[in-house]
Amino acid sequence: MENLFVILLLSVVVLLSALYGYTVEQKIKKEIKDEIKEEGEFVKLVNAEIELKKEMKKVKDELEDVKSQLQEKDKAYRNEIYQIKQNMTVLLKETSIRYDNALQDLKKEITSKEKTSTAAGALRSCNIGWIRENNSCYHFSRFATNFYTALSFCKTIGGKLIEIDDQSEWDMIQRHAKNLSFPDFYIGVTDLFSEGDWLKATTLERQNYLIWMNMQPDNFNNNQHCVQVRTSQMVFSFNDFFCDYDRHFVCEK
Ligand SMILES: [Ca+2]
Ligand SMILES: [Ca+2]
Repeated sequence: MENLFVILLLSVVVLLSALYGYTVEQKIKKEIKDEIKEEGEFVKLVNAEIELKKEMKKVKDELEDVKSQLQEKDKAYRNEIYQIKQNMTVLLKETSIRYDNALQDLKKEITSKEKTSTAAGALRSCNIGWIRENNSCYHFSRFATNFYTALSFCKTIGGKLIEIDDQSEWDMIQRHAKNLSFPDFYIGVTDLFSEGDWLKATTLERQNYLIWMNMQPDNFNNNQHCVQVRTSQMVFSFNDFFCDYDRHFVCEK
């Protein structure tokens, strides 16, 4: 009886030991599993960080690209502006010389009585350098220049760049231009403000009297906003033209 009890007790001990052993084994297995899982997560995180770094480098490289492109553009613009400035300086210098020469030439025509006054002053009087017609005076320029300087010159001598208003004025201008064998010349009409809207350059009123050449106005190169009268053909007519070429011009007052 006593033996049986010992055997039973031992069996219980063995059974408990086995159960304990199994539990411990399961626990270790689970811990290992968890560890592997954790490691997997860690690897994923590391990979994600590597990817992120790669992306950041890509973005940084792209930004560097954009930056260098902008720098290139900036440099190009600066060069362009510098070039324009240079051209403007040369243009202004040339224009100023022509301007002075023209005034000097006119000065020579001034009578002895008016010799003391300036050429511009004499021109303002509408006696010298002007052709008088029907209560108006017309000055046919002695030099060629761009449209803007022509506007300014006419203003300097007390008039404005001619705005041909009707058939009789147009006939008269043609007559004098033919007598003078006058070359192509600017008149005070422009669509600089709005493409195709032809305005008088001084008053900015609408110019209704327009004697266009065949196929004109064509706004050639999208850059023809000033009107010149073509005299090279038998029939005089208007052509929309570039504003920055050197052409003769006619002032009126
Ligand atoms: Ca135009
Ligand atoms: Ca044209």
